[in-house]
Amino acid sequence: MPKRALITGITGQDGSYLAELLLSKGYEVHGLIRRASTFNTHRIDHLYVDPHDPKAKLFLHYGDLSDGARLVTLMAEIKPDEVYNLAAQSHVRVSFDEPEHTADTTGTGTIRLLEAVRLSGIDTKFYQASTSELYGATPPPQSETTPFYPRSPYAAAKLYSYWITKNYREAYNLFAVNGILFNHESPRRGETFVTRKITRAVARIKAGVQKDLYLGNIDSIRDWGYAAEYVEGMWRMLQVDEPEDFVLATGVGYTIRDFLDTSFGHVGLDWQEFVKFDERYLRPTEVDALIGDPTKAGEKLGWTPTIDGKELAKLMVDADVTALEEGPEWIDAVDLASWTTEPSLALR
Ligand code: NDP
Ligand code: GDR
Repeated sequence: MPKRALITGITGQDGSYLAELLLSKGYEVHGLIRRASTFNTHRIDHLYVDPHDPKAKLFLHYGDLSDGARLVTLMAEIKPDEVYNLAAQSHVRVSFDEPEHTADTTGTGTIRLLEAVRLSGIDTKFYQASTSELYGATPPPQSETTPFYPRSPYAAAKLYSYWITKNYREAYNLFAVNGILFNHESPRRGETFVTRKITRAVARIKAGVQKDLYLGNIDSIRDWGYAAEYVEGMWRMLQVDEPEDFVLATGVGYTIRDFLDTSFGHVGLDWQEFVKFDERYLRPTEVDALIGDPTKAGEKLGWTPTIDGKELAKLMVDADVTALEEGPEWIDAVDLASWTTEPSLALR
């Protein structure tokens, strides 16, 4: 029998890479999708096979983390061996605009899913998408033992999810783990996160279809890795004997200015000619510096990232330049499964 996985957030950046990875490992993959008036499955359409086809391995189910009864029903129906909780209102700036919705999805949604797992009585391993935003104001380097100090409604909601996952592990002996992932990006990153906003603008400015790029605070430091490598780390966390929490990071930090330098420089442009300031993109409380220490994941999972922030910037610019020529669906359709080990080669 193939292993069966349920992924919440399968339509997001990480969900699409994880679905590719698990399908390539022979899993039957089930994904939770939200009903929307427009199609929201573009990142996984290339993986979809009509469920009437006996070769179908990917199955999508309507549901929402705000609907606990639906999660209970789905868990009983699917009986997954592994559950990956990637769904969230994941934008930090937006969480200041929609704090209650963020708490409901990014915080309470996790307990609804954990309860569905517990009530189902099945032997399921549970992965929670925790985040470096938990460290917030605590200075780098940050590891599994660094104290948390959340600085946004998003981070506060994720703090609840972190602790409730740990509590279900201790209270009910559930195999439940937190992956504390530092920023990870890719050509499939949502267009309003700063890296993708920049690389998409570089391609458009170079092509003459955009003039300016408006940004907020460009002095903050982030530890950017490549999403396709990080989903491999998520999977490995569920394959070890004992449930433990792990940091995934590159260990190298860059400022947004550095990312601008590399991205614009990659196509022969000077960012200072195009970037303008807009206070709308500032956060009421900023997280100044995140640089992770991935030693534990290296030692216990054998997980080592190969792409740092500067490599990533070039890879994403290349992808956005190609997508502008080929159409945006190129990014979703290109087979990224083989990028896990040598991702940058696939784009050259
Ligand atoms: P995205 O924003 O790309 O994807 C979020 C996913 O969650 C989408 O599939 C979205 O569905 C789904 N979703 C949102 N709200 C609900 C809801 N109420 N019910 C069901 N599904 C919902 O995020 P990423 O892929 O970048 O990140 C994956 C997870 O990892 C998130 O939890 C994020 O907070 C966390 N994380 C991300 C990091 C990163 O650097 N990318 C770092 C650390 C943690 P739809 O497509 O319909 O909007
Ligand atoms: P982050 O990512 O908040 O780290 O959360 P984001 O790319 O949104 O911001 C990174 C830094 O860039 C600064 N910034 C801007 N950010 C955005 N989005 N837009 C701008 O115009 C802009 N200008 C400057 C921000 O102030 C910030 O300092 C991401 C998300 O994926 C979370 O879900 C995840 O948990 C963390 O990474 C780890």
